[in-house]
Amino acid sequence: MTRVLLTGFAPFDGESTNPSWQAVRAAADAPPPGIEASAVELPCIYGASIAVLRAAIEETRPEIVVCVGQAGGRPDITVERVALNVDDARIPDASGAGPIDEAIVPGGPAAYFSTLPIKACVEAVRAAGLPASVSNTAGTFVCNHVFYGLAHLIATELPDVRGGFVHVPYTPEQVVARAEPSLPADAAARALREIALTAARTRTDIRVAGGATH
Ligand code: PCA
Repeated sequence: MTRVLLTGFAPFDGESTNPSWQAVRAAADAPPPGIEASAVELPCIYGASIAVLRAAIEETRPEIVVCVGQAGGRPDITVERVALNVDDARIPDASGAGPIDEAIVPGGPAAYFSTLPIKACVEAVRAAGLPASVSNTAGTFVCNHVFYGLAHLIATELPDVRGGFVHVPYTPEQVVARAEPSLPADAAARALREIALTAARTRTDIRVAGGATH
């Protein structure tokens, strides 16, 4: 069995649901064979989100951590490549904080790469019939913050853990009154199961194109 910790986020930006938490909970309730999954909801708050993540890692001792967030407006499941050492809030977080150009870890590396096999994960989600791609930015809000916090924890304290970040689109329920792309939460949950399985099985990523020109 491979122990996998999945995290989602609480709703933010006026939404009443967050598809990341819906998908994570569903994926962890029915994990794929060989995977022992835990699900934890993180607050959409700078600082506190990393503290809750750290406590969840200490409690569940995962081998793989997949943090998940909502990326409203994106049309597909995006497996993030890189976490940046910067907080730059477009909107306040759930505590009202809105840092501008602040380092997440002062003196830390400018960026960390995901230690998940991102290309293999994208291929696995596509093979399951769901849209997916590599993303080269997780933004500069709380999702990137958690991704960087996770990557820093792995780099400095948890060398045996592998981890990364996945963004999921809005659900259809969230976009009934606006023209935005969406994906049902149960489809996002299926994608997360594929990603957990692929991460458990794949130590060395596959070499296929997944870049972008902008
Ligand atoms: N998405 C936000 C933060 C929480 C979430 O689900 C983000 O992309 O930063």
